[in-house]
Amino acid sequence: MYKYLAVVSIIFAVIFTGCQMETPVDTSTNFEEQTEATVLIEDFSYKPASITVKIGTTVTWVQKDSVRHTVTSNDGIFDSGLISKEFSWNYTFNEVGVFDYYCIPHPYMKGTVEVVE
Ligand SMILES: [Cu+2]
Repeated sequence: MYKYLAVVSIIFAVIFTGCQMETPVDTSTNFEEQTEATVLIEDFSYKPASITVKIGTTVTWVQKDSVRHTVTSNDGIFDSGLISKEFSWNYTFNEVGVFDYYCIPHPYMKGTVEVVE
C-alpha cells in the first residue's frame, strides 16, 4: 500500500513539475528585443506618422511615392536627403527623446519617433 502511494506521488510530482516548466511565457520580450522598425512614405505621408521604439532601434523609411521625399529632423539631428521611389533610408536612435521630422519639399508632411528606455 505504501509503495503504491509512493509511486502515485512520484507520478504527480513529475506531472506537476512538467506543467510548471511549460508555463513561463514572457510576452514582454517582443517589445524589449525590438531593434528594427519600418515607416512607409506613401501618398505624401509617413505611415505610421508616429511610432514609439526602444533605444537602439534602427528605423527604416521605405519610399513608395514617385515624387522624392526627405526624412529631416526638426532639430537638425538627422537628414536623409532626397529619397527616390523604392529606395529606403535608415537611422539608429541611440538617445531617449521625441524626434519630430518633416519632408523638406513638402513641409506639411510630418512624423514623430518617440524613443524610450
Ligand atoms: Cu515630401
